[in-house]
Amino acid sequence: MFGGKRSAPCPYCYEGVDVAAPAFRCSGRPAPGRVACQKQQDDVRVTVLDDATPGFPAFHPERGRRLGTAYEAECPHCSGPTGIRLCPNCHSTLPANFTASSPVFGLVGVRGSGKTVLLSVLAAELTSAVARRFGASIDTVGNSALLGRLQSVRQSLEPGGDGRLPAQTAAFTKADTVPAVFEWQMTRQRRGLGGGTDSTILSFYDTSGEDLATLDRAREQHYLAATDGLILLLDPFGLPENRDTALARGVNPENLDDTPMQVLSAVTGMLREADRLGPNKKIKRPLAVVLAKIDAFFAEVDSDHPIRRLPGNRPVFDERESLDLHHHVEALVERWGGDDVLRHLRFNYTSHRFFVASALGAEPDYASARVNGRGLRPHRVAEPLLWLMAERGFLVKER
Ligand SMILES: Nc1nc2c(ncn2[C@@H]2O[C@H](COP(=O)(O)OP(=O)(O)OP(=O)(O)O)[C@@H](O)[C@H]2O)c(=O)[nH]1
Ligand SMILES: [Mg+2]
Ligand SMILES: [Zn+2]
Ligand SMILES: [Zn+2]
Repeated sequence: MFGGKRSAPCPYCYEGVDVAAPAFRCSGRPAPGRVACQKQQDDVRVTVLDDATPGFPAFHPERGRRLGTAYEAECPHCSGPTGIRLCPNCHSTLPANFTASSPVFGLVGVRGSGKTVLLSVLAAELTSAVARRFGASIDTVGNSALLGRLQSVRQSLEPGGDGRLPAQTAAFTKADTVPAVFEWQMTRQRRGLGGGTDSTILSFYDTSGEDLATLDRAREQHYLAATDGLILLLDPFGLPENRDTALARGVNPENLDDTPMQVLSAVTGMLREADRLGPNKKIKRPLAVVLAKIDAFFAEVDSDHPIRRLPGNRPVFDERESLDLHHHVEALVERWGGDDVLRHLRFNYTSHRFFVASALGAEPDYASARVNGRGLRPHRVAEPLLWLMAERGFLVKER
C-alpha cells in the first residue's frame, strides 16, 4: 500500500504521507510588518488524536506557494516562513529526518503477554545501552501519552519506586494509542555506500489488553499493514506444557485464554488480508517471534544455554549467535507443546526468527503484581529490533 517511493506511513497515525506534499505549521514568527499568528486549538488533532493542546495554525500549502522545497513553506496568515512539516492526516510534527524510507516496526501480543513492561524497558535501553553500543544518537521525538506512560511504568519498577506492575492497558482511546517515536542516527554502516549519516525513525505502539475475541481488527490491521517488520510477543506460559506451572505460580488465568497458536494465526490472518495475499503465498514482512518472560524458565535449562547467555556487545548484528539462539528456542517451543506454532511459521512467513526476552530479569509475584526487590535487569530486549533493522540493511549482519 505504501510501496511508492514518495510515501511512508506517518509514525503517529500510520496513514501514508506523501513526503513531497506535507502540511505545515506556522512557526509563530511573522514576516516583517505582519501581525503574528496566535496559538489555537487544532481541530484535526482534536478529532484524530484527541489532543487539544493549542498550537500555531496548520495549513496545507498549495502547489507553487511552497518555498522551493517541500521542507519549507510560507504561512498564509502572517507570511512567515516555516520548516515545521506536519502529517496531513493527524497534524503531528514529522521528525526532521522523516523520509519515504523511514521504517515502522510494530509490537503485537495479546492481553498480559508483557507488551507494556517490555516497551518501557526497551525505550530506556535504546536511549542508553543500545545507543552506546552502536555509537548512535537515539532519542525520543515529540511527546505522546505513551512515552510518558512508559516512563512512569519504569520509575515504579526501579529501586525507589513502588514496585507495582502496570495495570492492564486501557481499552482503545485515541490519546493512549499514539505511538512512541524514536529517531536513530549513526554513521553509515552499509558497505560500499561511503561515509555519511544514516537515520531511521522508529515507531512503536502499545496495543491495549484485549483478547482475540474483542480485538478491534480494523484498527489493528491498519497498524499491521503499515509496518515494515513486526515483533510478536508470545507468552511462554500459554504453551500447553507450561499452563499448569503458570497457574501454580499465580498467573491470572484470563491472561492464558488465548494460546500462542491462536494469537499467531490471528496475526497471520490479518496480515494476509492487509497484504491481499493469495493462497500459498507467504508473508514477506520479517516477523520476530519473541518468547517474553523468559526469566521464568531459566531454571529449566543449563546455565550456559543460549537463552540465559548475555548477547554480544559489538556494534553489529551477530547473525551466527542469533541463529544459534533461534534453533535452541525452536527446540524449547517444541518441548513445550508448540510444534503447531513452528509449522505455522514455516508455511506462512518467508522470514521469521525466534528470540527470547525478559523485561524484568526475574520473576515477579504474579498474584500481587509486584516486582522482585532487586529492580529491573532487562535481558535481550533489544535483539528483535536489531534483527529487523539488520534485515532492512540499516545494521551490518556479521555471519
Ligand atoms: N517473569 C516475568 N513476568 C513478566 C515480565 N514482564 C511482564 N511479566 C508479567 O506479565 C504481566 C503483564 O505484563 P504487561 O506488560 O502489563 O503485559 P501487557 O501485554 O501490556 O498486558 P495488557 O496491557 O493487559 O495487554 C505482568 O504483570 C507480569 O506478571 C518478565 O519480564 N518476566
Ligand atoms: Mg499493556
Ligand atoms: Zn499522521
Ligand atoms: Zn503564521
